Amino acid sequence: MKKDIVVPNLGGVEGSKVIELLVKPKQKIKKDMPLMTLESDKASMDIPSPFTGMVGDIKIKEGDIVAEGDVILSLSEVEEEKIEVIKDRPVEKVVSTPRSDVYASPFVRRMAFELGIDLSTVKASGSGGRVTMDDMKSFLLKSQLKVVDYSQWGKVKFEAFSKVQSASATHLIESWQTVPQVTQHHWIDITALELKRKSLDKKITMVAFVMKAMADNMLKHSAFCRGWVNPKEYASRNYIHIGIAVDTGNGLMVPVCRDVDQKDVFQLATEVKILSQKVRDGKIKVENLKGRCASVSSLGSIGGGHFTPIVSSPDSCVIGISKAVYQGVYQGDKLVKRFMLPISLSYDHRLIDGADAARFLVDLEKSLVEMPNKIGE
Ligand code: CAO
Repeated sequence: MKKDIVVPNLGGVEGSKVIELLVKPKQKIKKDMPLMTLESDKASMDIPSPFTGMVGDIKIKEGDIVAEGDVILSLSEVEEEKIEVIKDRPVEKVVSTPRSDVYASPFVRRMAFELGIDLSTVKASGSGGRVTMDDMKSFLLKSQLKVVDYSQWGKVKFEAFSKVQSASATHLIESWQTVPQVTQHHWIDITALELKRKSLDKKITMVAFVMKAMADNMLKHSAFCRGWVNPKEYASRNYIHIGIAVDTGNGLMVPVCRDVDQKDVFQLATEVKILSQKVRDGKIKVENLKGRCASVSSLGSIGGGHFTPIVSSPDSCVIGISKAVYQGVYQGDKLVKRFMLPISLSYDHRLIDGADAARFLVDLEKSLVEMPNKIGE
């Protein structure tokens, strides 16, 4: 069974240029695999195959201008049950994305995103500096060659990451490669805050206090509400949603607490408890994992000193909280015993300058030191 595959309705676009052919003759393809990338004035788009089969003659070449109804290629060994009238295929199968700095088809972009590859690091050989599928393949081949052969030093077993771990690895690679970040560390005297905390009827953990102080100071230091857009502009966010890094036992997840500036520490402590329980039970809704401006990551219940949390898009910053310890601190000439909290602030240096970050940390310290007098006000 043979079938001609034609250009579908392009949603009002009349002539589009073929910028990349993504299949070759005799290649076996599956339904919905992209056949080629077209480019119009506004966007580039992938045209997916409506059938599963084997590619026969390809009737077009890169650089051609095509329109609805033009034959792209003939497909042989078309699977019976998949046959449809392709003339009337709906347009929604066309996948399009807006252009950005690196020139590549939506398919190549999606592939790079899913594999956590920064497209600007892939050597481009396409016309006008476009990253093609072949460029991606040779990039992947080269990176595979760099994979360590662990078995040369002893027995190894390969094990799969959990879904959560895989997803966060991809996101962390992307954030690490794209966000230029700096971390500043500080010690904050929480002696009075710890006394107050212990005197309260309701259990409140340090995370809630830090979230409150963070939100108040994000309001004061507006650079911390910025979201990266491009080198010419940023988004000024008029809301303060803070993500909470939660160790689920199956990977790290970051549920989002909304409008933190409008809640008191009691409400925040309750939300931290509910959200962390939900992610651990796998009951969190997708919308509760989105929209954060900044995050907190607390290792305080475990131990260890300062660490450098990674700023993960779309955050402007992340605060790492470590275990508070008693230390000898000079107050004037007197050495006194104080309960000291190690805090680490990592921030996106494109949005926030080092001096702003230092001012933010000094004000955060002031907020936490003054907080015992404000609780219950
Ligand atoms: N210093 C000293 N003790 C601390 C502390 C700190 N900074 N923070 C918490 N503790 C103590 C509390 O006092 C509490 O003890 P009590 O019951 O005696 O009061 C206990 O630890 C509570 O710990 P918790 O983990 O149940 O609660 P939490 O609010 O501190 O943290 C949550 C909640 C969800 C942030 C935490 O459970 C979690 O998952 N942390 C892991 C985050 C992570 O993995 N980050 C990745 C780091 S790399 O980016």
